Amino acid sequence: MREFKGSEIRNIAVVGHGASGKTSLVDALAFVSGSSKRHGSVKDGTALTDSDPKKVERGYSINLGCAFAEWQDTKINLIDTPGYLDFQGDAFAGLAAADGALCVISATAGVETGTERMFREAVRRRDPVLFVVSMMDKEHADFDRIYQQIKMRLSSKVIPVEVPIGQGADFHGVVNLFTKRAHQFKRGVKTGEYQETEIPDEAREQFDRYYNELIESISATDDSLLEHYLEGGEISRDEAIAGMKEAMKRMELFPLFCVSNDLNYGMQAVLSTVVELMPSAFEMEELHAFKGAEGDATVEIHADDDAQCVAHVFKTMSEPHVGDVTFFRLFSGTINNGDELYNATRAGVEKLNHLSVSQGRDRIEIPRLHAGDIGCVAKLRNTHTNDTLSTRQHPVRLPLIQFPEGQVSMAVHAANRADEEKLQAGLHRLHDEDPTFEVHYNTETHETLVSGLGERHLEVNMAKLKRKFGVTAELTKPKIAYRETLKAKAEGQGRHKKQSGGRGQFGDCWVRFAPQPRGAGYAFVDEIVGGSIPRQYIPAVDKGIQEAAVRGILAGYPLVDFRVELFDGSYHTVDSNEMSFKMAGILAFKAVAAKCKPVLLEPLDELEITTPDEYMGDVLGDLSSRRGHILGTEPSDAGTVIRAIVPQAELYGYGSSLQSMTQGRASYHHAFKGYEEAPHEVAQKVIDEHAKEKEEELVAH
Ligand SMILES: Nc1nc2c(ncn2[C@@H]2O[C@H](COP(=O)(O)OP(=O)(O)OP(=O)(O)O)[C@@H](O)[C@H]2O)c(=O)[nH]1
Ligand SMILES: [Mg+2]
Repeated sequence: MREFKGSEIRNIAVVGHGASGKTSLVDALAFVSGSSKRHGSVKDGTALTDSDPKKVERGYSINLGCAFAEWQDTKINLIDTPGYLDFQGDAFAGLAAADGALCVISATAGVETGTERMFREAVRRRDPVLFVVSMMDKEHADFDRIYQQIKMRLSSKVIPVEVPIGQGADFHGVVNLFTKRAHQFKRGVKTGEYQETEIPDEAREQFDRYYNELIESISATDDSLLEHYLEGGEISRDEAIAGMKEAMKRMELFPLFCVSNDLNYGMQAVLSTVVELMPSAFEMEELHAFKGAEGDATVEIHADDDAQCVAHVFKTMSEPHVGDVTFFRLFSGTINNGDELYNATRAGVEKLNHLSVSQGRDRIEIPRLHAGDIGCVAKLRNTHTNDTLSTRQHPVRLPLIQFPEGQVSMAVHAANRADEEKLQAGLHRLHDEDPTFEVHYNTETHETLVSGLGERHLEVNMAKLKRKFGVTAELTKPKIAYRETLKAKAEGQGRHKKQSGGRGQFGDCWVRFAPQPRGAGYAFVDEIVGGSIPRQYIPAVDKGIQEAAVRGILAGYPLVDFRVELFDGSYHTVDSNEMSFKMAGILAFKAVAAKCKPVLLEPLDELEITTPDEYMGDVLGDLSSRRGHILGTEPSDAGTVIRAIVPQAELYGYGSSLQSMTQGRASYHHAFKGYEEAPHEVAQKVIDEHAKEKEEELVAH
């Protein structure tokens, strides 16, 4: 293939709801353009960007895939992204690498949750969006209805630039509103061949309606066009296209197309429009990259072949027989095959052997990649998703892609204890590949927790863990890090005395315990006067009490927020030692803490839930059934934001149930808030469980 400069490149992310036809569209566009030699199909696992046989079983994409279509002397890079909510991280990565988006909507299913999310994300990033209604050949396909839905649910600024000729089984062509010509496809031929004709009668009425709407919409975005139009002047195709391109950049117009991916109908118009209306890689706004390996001093990055190299890794993926493959967008500079680049994030040099572009699973080696293009290489040593590759002379880091936040969290254990180390290493590698899969260690419950965008996301990662690292892991409900505290004051004694041949042990202390405010922690006050306990043994008492406090008094959880006054004691000149006073401290804790009305504290999270208004009632009802305390609600772009405090013990499975309650349209963010006394029934259950466990342990020994 020939070399392409940034002005001849379009970087387009293909986004939308699950099963809307994104992968099929990418395959059809590449095929009709001639860049891909065969028309693949999702159903038999031959689609360009979906060749993983596992995908065929599963029925949905879990990774992004890159392909390209050469059209009108332009290389259109197409980044196919997963639509399924659980794998939306890759859709965010795809958008970050692109300058515009094709938002695919099925002609039968219409606007769905994933459509809404990805459209909003593209607009938030200020990427021009082109809507493509796919599956026009399917029974019940209805172009007008989808148009109205987009208008209602996504944006009033959507505007058809073509209308279908026939729909469903009768779909056989499209009329372009700009050229006023029809493409009538040859029935039964799957190569996308068509005959260009006048507008047929059957599409006339729809054409007239939409044509006026189109010209009015375009005029409305530009004063001089509007004046011209109001004076009754005709707006030429070139004027309309130029006006439209500017309006698209300002998010003021979103053109709408209709296609059949199965039949390859309508691809030419989409390709030509992408070339004409989408910004080239050279039109990107300059980026601000951070200089060096640390700090926040920035430097501007321009799409320029002669500038220093700056490439952003938007995806790393391991592929069978190839190993780790790194996909990157070259934002500035030129890369030659075999060049060495520098990873400032990880302070390592990487050699880019076999520099390639990807056409689905095929890699095409190229001698050189120009600023603005998307490339890939295999077998880098230590470079991961979200890293920046630059040069040793000018190391920079690009701003990180903001990935969606984890919604589901589980504890993870190696099925075989000996695999624990391999498990940890594997989990961290998976996170490097996919930043939406996160790993934490809870120091209080001693559990490793993984979080992701949904249950299926976690399951897919467990399968990868097994395949790539040979570790079988189990996901379980995370333990709750309860704590204990005291509600009353009391005093008492801890006396340790042991006489067993030889030298004995003797330690004796008197202490007062008192509650401290929440979060104040532990305090130890030495009030010994007159040497009833010698100086050197006092820290041992403190140590003993602290050690015992970690194991609690009610249910084995650490006891916190209390104050200890050591006010008296006694000792033995021969038998006393540090060990004996530590034991005395432990005994004092057990005796006194039990008298101070110990209670169980439970951890609480603060939640911020964003939900469409129609689900408000359900979401609030569910929160109250989870012992949630509502702090307030406020309107937002995507509906209503609810803030609430909910005990962690009630949050297991919350992400999944929120998704099913709201058809996947709500999302939430949670953060640890603090501890509060658990209600009596809740505490009693935890205490009983602990007692039962202890009993079982005793029996086992
Ligand atoms: N009849 C018809 N079927 C289509 C068309 N486009 C896609 N399909 C079918 O719809 C199903 C989903 O298509 P995909 O291309 O996998 O959809 P996707 O958007 O990539 O799905 P995810 O990657 O899972 O989000 C497959 O069975 C396709 O064969 C079309 O234009 N016409
Ligand atoms: Mg797909």
